[in-house]
Amino acid sequence: MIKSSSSCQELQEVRDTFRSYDDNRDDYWDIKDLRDFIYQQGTGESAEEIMKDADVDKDSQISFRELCQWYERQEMVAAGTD
Ligand SMILES: [Ca+2]
Ligand SMILES: [Ca+2]
Repeated sequence: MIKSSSSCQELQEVRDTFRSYDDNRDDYWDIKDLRDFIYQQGTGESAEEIMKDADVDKDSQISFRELCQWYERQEMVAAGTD
């Protein structure tokens, strides 16, 4: 049984996505990395808004763990609106 808090971290796909946008390979997304990701997603969302939403510890960078938590919230939203 996978705990919901760790399920995203088990996903190789999410890991690969995180790595592929992490330009300087420091295991954090800064606002520029996030902007590239959003651009590719084509959702039209603002990087600043998502940074505010996803950056739990307020260090102005998104760690893989923070991305996972944000991603899981998005999945829940998506599931609820289908
Ligand atoms: Ca980085
Ligand atoms: Ca952070």
